Amino acid sequence: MQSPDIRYSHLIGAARRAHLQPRDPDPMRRRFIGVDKEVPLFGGDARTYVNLDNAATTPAFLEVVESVNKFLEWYASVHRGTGAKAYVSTHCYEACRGVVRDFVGANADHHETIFTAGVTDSINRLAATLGRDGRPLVLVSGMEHHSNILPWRRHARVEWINVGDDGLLDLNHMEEQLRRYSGQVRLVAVTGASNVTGLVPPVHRIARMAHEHGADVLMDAAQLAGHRPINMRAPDDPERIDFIVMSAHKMYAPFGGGALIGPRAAFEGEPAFPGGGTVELVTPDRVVWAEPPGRDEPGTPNAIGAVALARACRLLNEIGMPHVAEKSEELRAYAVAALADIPGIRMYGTAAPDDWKHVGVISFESDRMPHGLMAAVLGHEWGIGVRHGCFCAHPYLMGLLKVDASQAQRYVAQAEAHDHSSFPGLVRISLGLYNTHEEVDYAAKAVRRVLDEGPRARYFEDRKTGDYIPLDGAGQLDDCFCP
Ligand code: ALA
Repeated sequence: MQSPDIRYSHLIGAARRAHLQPRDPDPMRRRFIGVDKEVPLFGGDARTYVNLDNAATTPAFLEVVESVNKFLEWYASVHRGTGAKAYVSTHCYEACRGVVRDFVGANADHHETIFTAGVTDSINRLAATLGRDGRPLVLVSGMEHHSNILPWRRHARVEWINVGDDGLLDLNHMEEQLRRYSGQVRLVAVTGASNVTGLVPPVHRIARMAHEHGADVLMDAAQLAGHRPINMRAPDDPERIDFIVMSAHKMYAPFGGGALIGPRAAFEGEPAFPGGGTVELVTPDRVVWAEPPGRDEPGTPNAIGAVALARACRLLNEIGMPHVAEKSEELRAYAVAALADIPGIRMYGTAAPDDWKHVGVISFESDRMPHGLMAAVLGHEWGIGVRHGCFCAHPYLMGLLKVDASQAQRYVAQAEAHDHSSFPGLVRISLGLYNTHEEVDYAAKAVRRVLDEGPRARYFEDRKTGDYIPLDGAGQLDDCFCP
């Protein structure tokens, strides 16, 4: 079998030769880096890349990169130096905290904003923090991606909130679970927006229900923060959100940053991850912990990540989050309508009650072609980037696809043998602020043609990954972007 590394080598060689050809006058589009990059297609042509994989990661705002570059001239040790640059870096890092806090409507007197490496890191830290004195009971929504499941399994007792056939969280079941465990539930963990269906649950209603039973609420804003306004609300509001986590790389600021925001009191005990910067004093047998948030930021802070995240928050606010949300909804509706026109396409989670919303994420399948092959053909033959598979949300996906227990058991055995061939899954397109109607039209045309005419290249399925790889695309590895 070919090494997976050489499967894109035909792309890499041609991409190096291709040059950037700015073509879109859209002022919004010009604010992002690399969105007009030419990529080679199977067969020798090239075209402007269409990135419809924003739920995985977004391109950078140009202004974020400019801010990072400016800051790099002053970059030095944060909280650990006495030189001018160390002061500037420390001041800037702390100022970023306030920007991020304001972006989600947190309260300076009540909340801590802890910089992290993103949502996965944030939830692991929160789970370890809440779980340090025993295993609390956590209700986890059935719509979550793995980052909002696995940390809870490690540090808490998990009970699920069911999902209906329509992909919506079953709020009646949530109420039942809250009653069944009333007074015992420490936290309800729920997504702000699904990375599979784009569904946005009514989080403030959920928060009210949770608070009536003495539970806090964590909203995972990985997919939400780049699409819709967030407001944690006042600490005494019955519909407040208690904890929020977010990832900068899904907010046009891919520099390794993220945040965990929650009530200061929750972080006042022993830190879950001790290390440099988390202490006031260490003796051979004693330790005096630092005040939050420092006690929860072990090691040298990622000041670059904080600057990038804060700048992205400011830029999104300048554009106006209501406008961002409107655009996200409009483009999503446009894409749903375009895909709905294609015979044999089945989309998931597209309908929702009035108090639910959507962000620009659409997952679909067709009986006429495996999801992995569809994604490969769109990439190699049409220059469109999508994601396929289970999107790191296996329980939700398998529920949507009605994978029964015995089938699931067979997939477990297959996974244990590192064989992902013929795994269930969907194709996902996910939209960003810079995507256009033309790109959606082009993607819909591509999907239709791929289904009608089949692939032009020959592909094989890599059993290890479940990805389809063009048989004729192999080349030499020496032509690589790596520095
Ligand atoms: N959660 C990310 C995605 O949906 C990685 O692609």
